[in-house]
Amino acid sequence: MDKALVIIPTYNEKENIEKMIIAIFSLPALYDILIVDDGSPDGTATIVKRLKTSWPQRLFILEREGKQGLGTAYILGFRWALANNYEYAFEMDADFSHNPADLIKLYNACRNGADLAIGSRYKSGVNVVNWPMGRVLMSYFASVYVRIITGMKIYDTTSGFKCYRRIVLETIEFDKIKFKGYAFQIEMKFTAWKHGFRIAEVPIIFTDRSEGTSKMSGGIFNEALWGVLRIKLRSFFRSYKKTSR
Ligand SMILES: Nc1nc2c(ncn2[C@@H]2O[C@H](COP(=O)(O)OP(=O)(O)OP(=O)(O)O)[C@@H](O)[C@H]2O)c(=O)[nH]1
Ligand SMILES: [Mg+2]
Repeated sequence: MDKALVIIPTYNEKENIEKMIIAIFSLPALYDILIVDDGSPDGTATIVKRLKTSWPQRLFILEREGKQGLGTAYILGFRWALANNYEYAFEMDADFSHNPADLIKLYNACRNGADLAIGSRYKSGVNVVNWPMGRVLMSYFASVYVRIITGMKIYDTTSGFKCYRRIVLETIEFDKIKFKGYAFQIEMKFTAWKHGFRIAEVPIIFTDRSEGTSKMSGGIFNEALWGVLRIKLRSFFRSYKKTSR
């Protein structure tokens, strides 16, 4: 049986993390969990380490000092997944915006031929619950904007709920991934797409967090707005250099 790992970056998720770990371990499929905690002042890591005594072979934690952003937390997790022989690695939030039951849909999409499966809010209409209308519109049009600029045929370009096959993570050069917030999610999809990997979008329902506090900031949003132009230009110049050699 191929091993699968759910990677969850956390920063101050004490209200959610225990429930989330138990929900994933209650699924009728065997997924291991790796938490990447950035020294959460609320003690999230202590909760994880206590739970680890119940699942010593299936629950893992990497701790960093101070909040260093989602992108680098995931890259650390991806490297760990590769070093520990996982065939599948998921990205998932701790705050129940992503329904743990949907992990199975993403997993099946990868087992049925996709190299990267994306949990998509916008594949069939707009499936977002409890977000204020302004945020829904911003996120939806951000996705349209990214689709137009990059040319990727993906509806939910900023989604952070995904399943990667190992080959995708082995191929992407992590040192070249520059962004940390929403733009990190776009950059990872864009890089996988440029390499010609098969991408499947699986419709999911996204629910706003009901516990804990948001880490979304204007800075992260601006990074995505300008970052996507930089991602596209960089890729353009890289292929230009190749063809003019
Ligand atoms: N390790 C680590 N995790 C982070 C960091 N920033 C956010 N996270 C985690 O990444 C996931 C997504 O962050 P959220 O705060 O839910 O961001 P969001 O979904 O854009 O915004 P809200 O749902 O409104 O809070 C959550 O599990 C966070 O705890 C960080 O700097 N380091
Ligand atoms: Mg969230």
